[in-house]
Amino acid sequence: MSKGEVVLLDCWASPFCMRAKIALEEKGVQHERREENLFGGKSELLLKSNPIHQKVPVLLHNGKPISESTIVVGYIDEVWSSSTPLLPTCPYKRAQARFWADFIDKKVFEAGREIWTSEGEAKELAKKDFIEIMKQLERALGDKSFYGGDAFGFVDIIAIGLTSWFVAYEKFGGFNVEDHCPKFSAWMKRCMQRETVAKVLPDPEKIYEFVITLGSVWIQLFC
Ligand code: GS8
Repeated sequence: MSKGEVVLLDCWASPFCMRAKIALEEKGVQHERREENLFGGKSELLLKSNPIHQKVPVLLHNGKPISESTIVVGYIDEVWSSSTPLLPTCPYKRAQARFWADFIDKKVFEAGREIWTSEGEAKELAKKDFIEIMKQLERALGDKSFYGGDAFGFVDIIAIGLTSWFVAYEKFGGFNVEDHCPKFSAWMKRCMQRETVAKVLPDPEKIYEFVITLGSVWIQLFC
């Protein structure tokens, strides 16, 4: 449904941007996607729209910027409210959904990065930490099809983009998420069967190649 102009400042490989794109697809919102060059060539529009963090995604709705992917997904849910809600309507379930979104935000991407940026004993520890986080997420899913129950929703959107980086973590770490978390892996496959997710998520092999490139930038910046 049209509610004016929607522009997304994006980066194809960003799991945070994937959240915004899936939410827009879920709500059937027409939008323009503008790819940002995060390595030294950020647009003036990005710097002006998100001066505090200078990060993507930024959603520009009729020129007004909204930053931070979890906030963006919540905003899309509220503005395009006539489509199926992404967040549960029950206040307690909403609070639970926000708890898990916050847990995912604080844990998964950083734990994954530790795997591909470390070596030796530190890498082994990073793998152990990452698998433990995945197990916690698997326990939160339980026997449900999706995090909110039978329907794909908010927490699924927050989590699924991050999984496009898992092949990279697995290759760098020499392990397999499915061996440790079969139910979580089944959830990943269930989400991928959804058109909105399949359309947005990039090929994990391309992410792996991107992480290899990132690795050299990382080493230049931080070593
Ligand atoms: C994280 C966004 C982010 O890290 C959110 O939107 O949820 N908490 C934020 N964006 C990265 C790209 S993905 O790794 C980014 O824009 N980085 C640019 C920079 O750090 O300069």
